[in-house]
Amino acid sequence: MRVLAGQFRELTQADLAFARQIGCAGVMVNKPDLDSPAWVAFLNKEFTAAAGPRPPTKRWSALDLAQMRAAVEAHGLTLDCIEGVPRNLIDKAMLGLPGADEQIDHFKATIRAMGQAGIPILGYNWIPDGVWRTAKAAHGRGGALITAYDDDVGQRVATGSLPPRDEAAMWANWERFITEVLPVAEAAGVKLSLHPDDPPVPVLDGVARIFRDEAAFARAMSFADSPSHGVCFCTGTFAEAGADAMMAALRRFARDGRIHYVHLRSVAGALPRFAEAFIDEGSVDPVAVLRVLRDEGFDGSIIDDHVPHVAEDTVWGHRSRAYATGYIAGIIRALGAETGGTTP
Ligand SMILES: [Mn+2]
Repeated sequence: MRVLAGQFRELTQADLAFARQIGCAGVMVNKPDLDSPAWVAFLNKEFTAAAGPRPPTKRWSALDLAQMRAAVEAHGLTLDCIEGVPRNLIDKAMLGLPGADEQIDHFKATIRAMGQAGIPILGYNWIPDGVWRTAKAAHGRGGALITAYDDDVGQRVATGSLPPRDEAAMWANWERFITEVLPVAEAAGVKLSLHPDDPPVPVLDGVARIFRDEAAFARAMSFADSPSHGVCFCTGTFAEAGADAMMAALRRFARDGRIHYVHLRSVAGALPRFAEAFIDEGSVDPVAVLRVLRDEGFDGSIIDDHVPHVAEDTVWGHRSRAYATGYIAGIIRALGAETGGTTP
């Protein structure tokens, strides 16, 4: 098992140095918008400015991805995973809107580019309106800022911004998508890793949330039954529906070898109301989680996930992530598993 730093929307040289300094073996990048000024600067793409505005990125190029990987590896880190494309590059496919086929074609090209660049995992989810919280600045331990969700509120505050979709439609859209892209992933040597819907409620904002429990993941793993398709096992999201159910799903998919990597975070409470929590409190027992993974021979990567915002921290959360990452690495070491990040 290796501990990585993750959830980088953009990368900086300082962040990469920081990840290495706290002992991480590698990093994951999360839904990067490669048109943003930060990415243009990081990838040294200014030289294209003279040629005029670039068309908006609809697929990632192998060259951009290879340069991203080289920049990460220059710090002694690996680039293990990109956790999905920006939502506006995949939303029509999720909802079955006109333009879905074009987005799927771009997604296939992105998978091929990932393979050419040697980045092994592409995460994805099937949540067209993203992660929902009904409070984003609740107070956790010591006044740390945490997010929280109350389904009584969540069911009342529909935005009306998305077309209604029921379970059958969302399953049909997903089956069409995975049927198209999985053979491309297999040929490219890229693993597609599915993250659960957060919060895992049946419907929100008029759109069904289909990937919310063990049964749904079992159906998905059976339908797309390939080593190139697996689970981004998010302990926090699964535990939002109950910690016992989370542990049962963990044991099943770890035993089946379907877990590609893990988001390790905790929550306090469970639906209909929960709040995010520090790694050392709440309903998720990180020692029990890591023991299951060790016993089932899991040899993938672990990252922290949404961390509470502590005093004087940055937006990305350097202080809080250093705490969570060190906590996880300590447990792994105590369990006698490898971390891969401790060698100089
Ligand atoms: Mn997660």
